[in-house]
Amino acid sequence: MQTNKKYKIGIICYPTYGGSGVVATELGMALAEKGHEVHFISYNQPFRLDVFCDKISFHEVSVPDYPLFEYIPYEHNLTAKLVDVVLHEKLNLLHVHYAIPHASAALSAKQILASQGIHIPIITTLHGTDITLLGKDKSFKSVIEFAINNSDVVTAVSKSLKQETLDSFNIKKEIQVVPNFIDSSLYKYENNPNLRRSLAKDDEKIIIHISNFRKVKRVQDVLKVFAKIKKEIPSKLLLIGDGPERLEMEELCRNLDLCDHIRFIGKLKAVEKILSVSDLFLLPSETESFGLVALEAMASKVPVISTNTGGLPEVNKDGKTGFLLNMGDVDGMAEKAIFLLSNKDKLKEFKECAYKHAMQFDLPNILPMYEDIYENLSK
Ligand code: GMT
Repeated sequence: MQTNKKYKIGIICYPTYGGSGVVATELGMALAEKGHEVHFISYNQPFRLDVFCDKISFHEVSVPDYPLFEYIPYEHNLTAKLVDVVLHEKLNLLHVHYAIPHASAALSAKQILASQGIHIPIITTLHGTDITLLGKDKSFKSVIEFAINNSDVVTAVSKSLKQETLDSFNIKKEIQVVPNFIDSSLYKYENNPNLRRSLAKDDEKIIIHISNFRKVKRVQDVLKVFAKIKKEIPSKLLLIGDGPERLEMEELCRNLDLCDHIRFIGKLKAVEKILSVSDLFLLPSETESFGLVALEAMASKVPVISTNTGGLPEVNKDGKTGFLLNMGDVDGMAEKAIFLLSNKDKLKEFKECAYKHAMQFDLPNILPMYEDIYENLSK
């Protein structure tokens, strides 16, 4: 049940190329569009925050360079910045994305503010690697557990992530599932023959992968699957993003003798345009709490071949919007890819189905879930 009440919301997120920052930024921009006042707080301007309006502000957290510090105490500067922004901008709530260090810093800020008689509710959204990777590191366990149990509301981006959080920690707080979303109005780039021609020949299919090139993404499987597809179907592979595995992947590309068929494009802000001319998306990750890029591909009518881990089955529907296979099943992924790419009618059917399913995650369906949370907290 929503009212028209407008809030002053602090959004704390990572500004870098990654799903949690993208979701936080797009959520903030959508809230501003609806008339809420949104204050982004981070160490850099969030990657996708290129729309400024009178309802959006950005507060940079800077850490002084002091010779005594061997390790930069970012969490303390973030806490102090949160206290400052809440006090001076008169925020109603803080919505933090990612447990470490954002939720724990927000809880410290909450305590400091409470000592001054100010109550600020904290909403913590768990995105995945904070639980599935960091959470497995015992040295963080008590902090993550405390942050979750003491937030006013905790959300997770998939049922799978909720379950994994409950399995990995001693959780006393209820966790609400609020799935990630896309803004369907951005996915209108159809029929862009010039762009398509600049990337592949007319008879070639375009296969695409987007990630931050971390180990968990298994980009090597993308290349190995493509090597098998290439033997059967004229095609090009586009790799979007950058990260720690890129050099190794460039080497693998040379070893597989695929350099003329693979393009490392690097980081792109707006992925919708390049997705709109693509035929198939590969996401062979070891795990994905949700797989926002898969949803972005589907919103662009691109079927997805992914692993069946984490929250991916909640996004990609096996045999309908793409295919789900076991981690490392390069042969199986290549077989399904060749099946789709060589069957015009099937490919068309999967494209339409991917788009239709993605629209269930359209912004107008998901944004009210967050607004309801804000509403209930301010009662
Ligand atoms: O995928 C990454 O490595 C980045 C990571 C992040 O924290 O930004 O993405 C996580 O959050 C996204 C947004 O909720 C999810 O769509 C991704 O599936 C999730 N990544 C993993 O679980 C590996």
